Amino acid sequence: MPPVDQPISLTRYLIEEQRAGHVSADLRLLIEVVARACKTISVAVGKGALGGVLGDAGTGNVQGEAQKKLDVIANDVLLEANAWGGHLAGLASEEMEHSQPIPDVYPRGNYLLLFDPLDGSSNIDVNVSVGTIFSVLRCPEGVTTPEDAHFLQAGCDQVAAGYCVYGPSTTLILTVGHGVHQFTLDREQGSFVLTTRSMTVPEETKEFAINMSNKRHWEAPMQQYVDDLLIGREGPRGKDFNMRWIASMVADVHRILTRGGVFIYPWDKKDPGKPGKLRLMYEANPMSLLIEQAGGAATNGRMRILDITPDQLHQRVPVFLGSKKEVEAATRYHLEHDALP
Ligand code: P6P
Repeated sequence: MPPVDQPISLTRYLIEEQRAGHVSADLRLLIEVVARACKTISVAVGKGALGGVLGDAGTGNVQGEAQKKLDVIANDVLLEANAWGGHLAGLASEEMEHSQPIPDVYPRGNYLLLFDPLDGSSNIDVNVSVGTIFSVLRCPEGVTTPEDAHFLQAGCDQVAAGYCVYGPSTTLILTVGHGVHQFTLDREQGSFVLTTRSMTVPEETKEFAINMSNKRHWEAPMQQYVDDLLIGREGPRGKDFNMRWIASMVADVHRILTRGGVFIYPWDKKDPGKPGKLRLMYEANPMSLLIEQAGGAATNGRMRILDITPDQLHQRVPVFLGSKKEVEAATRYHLEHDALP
């Protein structure tokens, strides 16, 4: 181990993980490529109005959402950065209807990369933190030209997951299955430096994150659970709660990884055809792996998110994640409701 005062770069951390047998050389290089792309995105986001990158792109994505200029820029940066490295077989993005195999002109590797290039982009124009979320899966044995179906693997099969928050500082949060670690971008050196090893989520919390304006659309156990939070110490929960909602998943999850809490985006009847707002493959799964690796829990209100077998690339899922005891409490409300005669 280096002397305490010697900073450990992301590169050095990944080399140590490779020596420990936790990552392959290809996975190490893939994560370095994603980190470099996040640095480029951070520069673009940081320019704000001076970079001419605010506002709508005038296009829509497969989700039916208006794309921000930075959504498109971030997506293009990740596509370009990952095309030529030789570590990936294919990639999938919130911004693209279908996955893409790596172009034939480049060598293909053994991994699949999925990402939300700029989560929370509705916050860009009001200068609130946004971020990139990514998930890495193995390309199935013998598959040289991956298609959408090859990406449909359960979240417990992820070999790496992380996000980069573009906030007051730019921080990369990463797991390769051996804890969760935080790397802060040293803008002068242009490198990510290990600033927090082994992040952990406190088991208990007094803070919940949810968009309360949807309350009338939730199912009964969800309404009861939040009512009991709001009653506070006089009610069945026996303690008072505080609320936060940034409406940028990466920022809300980062707060929870840093000090605990529970993040909830439940099913609501606004659009019964959608079982939630957040996407399983490149939002819920990577965030759930990070939270579980940090000692927290993540369910869809009834089962562990990482155990869900996906059937669509862009499928949505209700999300309850964060402090283990609080996620268990919220899930219990749903399971006890389902058990009623
Ligand atoms: P609402 C951002 O659009 C996002 O996908 C997540 O980052 C965030 O947690 C959620 O949607 C916010 O949704 O309905 O509160 O705007």
